[in-house]
Amino acid sequence: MEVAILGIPMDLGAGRRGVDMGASALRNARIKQHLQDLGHSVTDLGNIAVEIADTFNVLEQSGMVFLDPIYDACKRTYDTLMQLPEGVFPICMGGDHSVSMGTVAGCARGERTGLIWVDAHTDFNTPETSPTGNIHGMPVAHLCGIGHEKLLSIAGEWQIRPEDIVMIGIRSVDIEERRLIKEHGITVYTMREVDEKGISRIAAETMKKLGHLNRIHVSFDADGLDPTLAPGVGTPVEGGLTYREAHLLMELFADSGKVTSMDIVEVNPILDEKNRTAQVMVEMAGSLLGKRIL
Ligand code: 5AB
Ligand code: MN
Ligand code: MN
Ligand code: MN
Repeated sequence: MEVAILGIPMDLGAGRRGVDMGASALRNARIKQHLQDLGHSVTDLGNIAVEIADTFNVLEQSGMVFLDPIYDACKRTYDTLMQLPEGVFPICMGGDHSVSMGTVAGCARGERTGLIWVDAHTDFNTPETSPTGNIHGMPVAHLCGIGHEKLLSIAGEWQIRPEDIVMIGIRSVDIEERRLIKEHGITVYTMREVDEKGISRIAAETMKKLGHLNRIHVSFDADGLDPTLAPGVGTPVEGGLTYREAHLLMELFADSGKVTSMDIVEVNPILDEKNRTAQVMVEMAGSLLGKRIL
């Protein structure tokens, strides 16, 4: 397969600094070589230009922190991905999760697309409901067309349908966010469902729901994993996916042959232990792209 990796070194959407170095950490963990060893042809497209937090005085706009520079970076990300030739598998390396407003839309290329959101959080706040104003807690709402008009304009008219979203690994949802998730009928597998059903059944149900679509994007927030496995994240929550669960999930998605693009986001090397979190996320990408033991 033709794979293109793209860095979006953005920490403007998160409450803690350092996640802008996530893309560097993934390159340091040899993401390109790892995927090449699996037989893929990999091109590194370099990084999207992103403003630096310290250069701004006015931080807050309309209940959001760093609205304008986040819009700019997402728009550039969207435009870059839209220019990729058809059939290339993009891997978008954050950066905080606000980058996904550009990556998911850019990978969708104007078509109806399924979205698998692997995360501890549902990221469905709007500027009105957000307890923090941090935009990395708002990308899914905006992808569904709910939120601030500036961020909604990144992808023009394109939106994701709420019924085309599946979230897995969830264990932290804000009160108002919970109402929105229910109101929009988002399919959510919390850690309780992971424990009760097992990950293989969840993967099968996900593909049953989304498998009819031509495009499926996997957006993988490193904090979906258990913090003992992935300590390099800004918003860790106890009780996450184990190494084995997460690998099996990626392997089963790979078997489906339906996934067309991926994000690896929220890796924060400042908070990490010797780049472990980046390393495990590189392995997750390998499993999603067909790595097999035998
Ligand atoms: B992440 C919180 N819900 O909105 C908020 O890491 C946390 O991309 C969001 O999943 C975490 O600020 C965003 C409290
Ligand atoms: Mn997230
Ligand atoms: Mn998260
Ligand atoms: Mn996170």
